[in-house]
Amino acid sequence: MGNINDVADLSTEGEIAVLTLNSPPVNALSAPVREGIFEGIKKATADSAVKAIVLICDGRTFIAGADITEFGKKPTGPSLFDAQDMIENASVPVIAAIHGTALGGGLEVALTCHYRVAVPSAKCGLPEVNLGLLPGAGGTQRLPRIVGPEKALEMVTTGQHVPAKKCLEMGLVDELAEEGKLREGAVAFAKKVVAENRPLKKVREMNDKVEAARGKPEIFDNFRKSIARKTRGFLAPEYNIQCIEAAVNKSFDEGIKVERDLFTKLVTGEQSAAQRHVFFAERQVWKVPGIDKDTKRIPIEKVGIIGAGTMGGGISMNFANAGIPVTIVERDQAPLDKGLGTIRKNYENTAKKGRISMDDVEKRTGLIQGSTDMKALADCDLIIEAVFENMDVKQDIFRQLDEICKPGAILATNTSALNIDEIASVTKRPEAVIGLHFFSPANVMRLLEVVRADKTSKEVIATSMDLAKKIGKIAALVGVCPGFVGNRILAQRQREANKLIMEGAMPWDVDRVLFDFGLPMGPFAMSDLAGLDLGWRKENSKGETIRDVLCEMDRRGQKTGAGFYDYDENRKATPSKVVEDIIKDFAEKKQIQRRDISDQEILERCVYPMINEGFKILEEGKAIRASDIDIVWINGYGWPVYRGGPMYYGEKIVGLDKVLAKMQEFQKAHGDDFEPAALLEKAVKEGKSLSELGY
Ligand code: 3H9
Repeated sequence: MGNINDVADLSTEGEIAVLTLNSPPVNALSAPVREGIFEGIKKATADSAVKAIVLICDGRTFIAGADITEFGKKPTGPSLFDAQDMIENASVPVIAAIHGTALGGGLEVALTCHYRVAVPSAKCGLPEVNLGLLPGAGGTQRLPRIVGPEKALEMVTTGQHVPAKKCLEMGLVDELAEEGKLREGAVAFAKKVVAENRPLKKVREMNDKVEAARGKPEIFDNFRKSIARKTRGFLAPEYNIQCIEAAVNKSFDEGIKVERDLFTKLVTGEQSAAQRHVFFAERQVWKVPGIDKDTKRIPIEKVGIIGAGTMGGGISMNFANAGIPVTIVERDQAPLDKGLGTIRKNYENTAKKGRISMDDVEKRTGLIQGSTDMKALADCDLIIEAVFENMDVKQDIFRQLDEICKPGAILATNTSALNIDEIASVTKRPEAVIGLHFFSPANVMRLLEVVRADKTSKEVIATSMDLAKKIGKIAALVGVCPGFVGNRILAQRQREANKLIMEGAMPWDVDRVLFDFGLPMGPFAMSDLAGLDLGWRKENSKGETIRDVLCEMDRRGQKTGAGFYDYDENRKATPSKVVEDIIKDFAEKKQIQRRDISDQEILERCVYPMINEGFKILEEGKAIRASDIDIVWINGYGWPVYRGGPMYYGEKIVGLDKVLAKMQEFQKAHGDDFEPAALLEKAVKEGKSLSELGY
């Protein structure tokens, strides 16, 4: 039957037509793919010899969704609905043959097919929520008709990719085909459908499951409550729920109208634009200019960690989880035993929550060995130093590593503050030295800052990035500077937060504004959680800062029942009168005239200097691109995804001209902490976006 267009091909196997789509990388529903489906099904059904049609994809996956790059552009060719109608109303059964992932619009296409066959490794899902969207091609109306509203609610609000076997149990897939033999399996299934004269099953007409839930609003009330905390601030989860509610309470066609209306609101809104930016940023971040698939990688089969404290232990768990053996070295047996014990306890707790089995606990702890002898690191391919932040101590360790470690091994430091060039300089192999800055708790937090020092080799960088992916992290390559990218930006916010409470705000005002902005918690609640005495020493305290005073009073944070806030036995925080008085007293001593500070000012004073610092980081070449900074802040500090990251927020939501104008205004009023970055001034002056400027 031949080519339909560049991405669709129609062939036959006896009475069965096979429509094959091939649009790399993921067969997204671009205009040619939609046309291929529309014209392909039309042509197949026009042939009276065709008794059924198999819709299948070449390449790594079935259709992975709408083409996200087309959003916001003028659509051309047949719409997705035209293509779906062509399938659903076909005069012969259409069978979707699924491998890889049938996601979003891809699953929605499959749901208009009359039957679905998948290989066991395939997965199905409606992940639109992660792009700030909802399934806008009938998914919210068809899915609950097959799997029931409860399961549908879960799928559309989490975006989970459901394995084929589970899909089979839920009725989402009708039959599993043998792995690697999808085409044969689907054609055989199609023949069976024809031979048995099975009906043209239209999901839109299957009403039993939705009708059964009608008049039970508690299903939705309870569900809303169960996800409220996780989805705070996001629009899409709620809109998804409303669509499933419509599926239950309205006719199919009315439900589709609700879906269309809410989809349009989301797709044209600020949140989805930001979340789509993050989707692409998460993929860009892995791309390092000058490094490609031909860059040599160093095989990492064994990892050494120096330090069995919180950081060292957490880092070790990452590798054990990925099946890579780890040797932890501590100076003395007691802290080593303590560290190993904590790791076991952590795993056991995870097992208690049902997330891993006891078998996994044994397997993973079995991969972690302890030693008090640095020589145990001799055969490691990568060694990560995770001791406390002291240059002399670290340099001493690196001198030893240089002696002990085999040639070609990567020598990494987990420092969050020290100059890695200085650490590298004590070795005879500075090209092997790199920073791997994990965030605490290291076994949980997704972010890894990979810090390239002056002499770090491409191979070491490429290997580190690959390894990060292997252990489930999202890695951003950054350069050496105080605080690297994440903490350098954090320092801006911290400084302003501290100034604001002197000038008139209270810690709980600052925290509330940042919490409402979408951050998990404000700086003062954060300090209380981490412990105010982190890095504080009584003998050095001069009572010069609020923190000094609070620590001296033993108000050291949640652990002592009081810090910036007072805590009850359930660790519930309330603003503290004591702290309020201390702050006022302090301001008076420093002759600071306190004033009313608006929420708006708090937000701008905290956030704009962060954006400005991002510009400085870019102009100094300490991050490759602006979106990498967004990735760092989203994954390391809980910046709300629906605000796209600080750089996106500054550029696309606030506007760079406004950020600059405020920085200039603040500079006049409060001094050079607010000095605008040259690159920010340039962008505004030239009216150019960061991407136009090459960032
Ligand atoms: C939707 O369907 C809306 C409808 O309900 C309503 C319509 C009316 N479009 O992730 P990878 C690119 S919304 C365009 O590295 P993997 C990606 O940018 C959509 N491009 O591969 C990357 O490009 P590059 C709902 C896309 O194997 C390349 O493909 N669907 C799209 O690790 C490889 O991607 C989703 O949300 C797309 N839809 O993972 C699914 N998807 O190489 C989104 C990917 O230039 N996609 N690209 O950097 C995914 O989750 C993963 O890509 C997938 C493959 C699991 C499929």
